Amino acid sequence: MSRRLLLVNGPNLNLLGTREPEIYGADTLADVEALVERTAAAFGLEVRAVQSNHEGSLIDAIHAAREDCAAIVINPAAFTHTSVALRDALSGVGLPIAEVHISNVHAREEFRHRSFVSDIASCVIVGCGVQGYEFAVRRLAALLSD
Ligand code: CA2
Repeated sequence: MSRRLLLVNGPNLNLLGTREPEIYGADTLADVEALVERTAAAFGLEVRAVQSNHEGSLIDAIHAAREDCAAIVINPAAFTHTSVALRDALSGVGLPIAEVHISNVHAREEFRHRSFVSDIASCVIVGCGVQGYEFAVRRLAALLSD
């Protein structure tokens, strides 16, 4: 079985650490990717990291994971609340999914309360800051070792 995780970050997360630190903190996307790689390495897992502002690119990366990844950590960002296409891609590859949101989406606007991903995810981590990505990797590593 593959020992690789796909890390997917959706639209605007390339701006992490540059704006809105009161909501998303000071860490950059590079910091998040390094955190995920470090955590995964402790469990003998590799990481392929993808960030895109384009729905189709995210879907292509998710489809490709079927070939050589064991699980997916995803922060779909705004597509969480809008994209049936992204949901269908995630559901179609059939891999365990950890959905991560840096902010507590339930304490924010109503439109952020609905997720098209949560009910097909193995776990959902919200409001833990970027540490949520670390929790996601730990949870998937545990699932993969069962
Ligand atoms: O809390 C999260 O992780 C979100 O997925 C972030 C999305 C938002 O649409 C979701 O409702 C919750 C937004 C990501 C935008 O990231 C930025 C980071 C810095 C500056 C501007 C945007």
